[in-house]
Amino acid sequence: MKPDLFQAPDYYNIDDLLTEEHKLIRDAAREWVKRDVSPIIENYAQKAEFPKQIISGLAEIGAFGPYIPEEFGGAGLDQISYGLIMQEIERGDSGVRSTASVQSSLVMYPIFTYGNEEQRKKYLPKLASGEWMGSFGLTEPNHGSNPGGMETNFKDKGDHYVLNGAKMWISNAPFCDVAVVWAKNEAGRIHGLIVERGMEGFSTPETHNKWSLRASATGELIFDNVKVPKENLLPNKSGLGAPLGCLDSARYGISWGAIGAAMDCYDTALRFAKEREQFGKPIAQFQLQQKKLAEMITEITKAQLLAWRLGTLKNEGKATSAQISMAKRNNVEMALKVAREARQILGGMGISGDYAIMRHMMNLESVVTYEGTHDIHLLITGLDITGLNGFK
Ligand code: TGC
Ligand code: FAD
Repeated sequence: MKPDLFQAPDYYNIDDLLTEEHKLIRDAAREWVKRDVSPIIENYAQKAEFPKQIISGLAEIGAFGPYIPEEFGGAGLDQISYGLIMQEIERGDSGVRSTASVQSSLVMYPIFTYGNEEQRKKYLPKLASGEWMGSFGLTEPNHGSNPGGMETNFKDKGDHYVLNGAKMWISNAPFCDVAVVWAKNEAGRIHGLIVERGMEGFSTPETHNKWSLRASATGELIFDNVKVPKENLLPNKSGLGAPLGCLDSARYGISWGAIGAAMDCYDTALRFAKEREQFGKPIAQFQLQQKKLAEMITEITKAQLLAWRLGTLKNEGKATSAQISMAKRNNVEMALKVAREARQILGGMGISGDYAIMRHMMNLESVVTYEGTHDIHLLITGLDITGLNGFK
């Protein structure tokens, strides 16, 4: 892979909207990605392996629980800081951002928000430091967009629960120490349970043959009569709204993360177009290439403004789930389009692992599907503006 020469575009002076603290946090994450992620990530993507050695670095830049209070090991930051960290990590690779998103928003968030004090004290500091890694089990073989239909279930056996079922497409599953698992009780009510590696009957086989998110480990969570202690049930919220509340936080992070992937593709394509000559001129001088580059920076800038505004609403506790859906959907689609156009600007070099573009493009094919597909987020907006449910 070529040296990382990334220079972040900021066409509308978004930096002026950030505090000094935001910029320090963003720059620390940016430097870390340049130093510890960019030089190795292509090789790990080619090998289809998650680079476990970066876990401590992710913890150091505050990527595990950025907005979780410091007393539980989190960084105690605001939502804009969280977004900026996700942007920088995904600038490096969506799979690395996935690992951080799952740890923060899908594991630490539910334990912090729906857990009791003992659960917070037991799990959060170790998750924040990366000593323990987590996964989040919602999707099942027969229930993806419609998680309310889940079949995974647990039964009350007096002093413990017995959990049965299977989850698939689970990020971090192959190496997770703990899993936040969503399952129905005998009454059909959805609850969150914390399942720990080593519990008898719990296994996490890896999913192979992925063309996307190859540097992220994906797997199944299989529960075969797993005895789960009663103290591992998250007591403070039940129903489908509980896992969906976690998704709000992760989807928000993705709306920033996608900007990072798009920025990297744009920056690479712009530099390449100015250096590559055909017909005696830099290809950046041809109007067709300028159209691509001009449209890319326009769309990146619009996405930055959307994410920043959403972050300010989130800081004020006013962001709605539907607003988050709109930003996730728009910004991921934007990043995919930017990646596809950037790939073309590089011509044949666009498919080479010497540049990050094709890896970003393939990664984004997962990002546009997970955390709610592109279609599902459109239907959420449709329902919000019409009051009519287009899902069912
Ligand atoms: P519906 O009847 O609409 O809602 C059920 C209950 O949930 C509440 N609710 C929400 N609460 C918080 N946040 C949200 N975003 C919420 N959306 C809905 C709702 O108010 C209701 O509460 P209550 O108290 O009335 O019961 O549910 P539905 O069954 O009709 O489904 C709606 C739908 C389709 C929008 C939803 O199920 C959905 O979002 N589907 C997409 C599934 C999804 O996103 N899965 C993601 C799995 S995790 C993942 O992909 C991680 S990838 C991580 C990585 O690697 O980065
Ligand atoms: P389906 O729900 O079967 O959808 C198939 C198609 O039908 C889609 O195009 C969809 O938009 C469309 N569709 C579905 N319903 C409707 C409707 N009502 N109207 C119109 N169109 C519809 N899940 C987790 O729980 N935890 C994880 O950590 C996790 N990580 C993932 C990592 C990767 C790499 C991937 C690829 C997925 C991951 N997922 C995870 C699962 C992900 O959230 C699901 O793949 C996603 O929610 C879609 O579910 P599905 O794949 O079953 O597709």
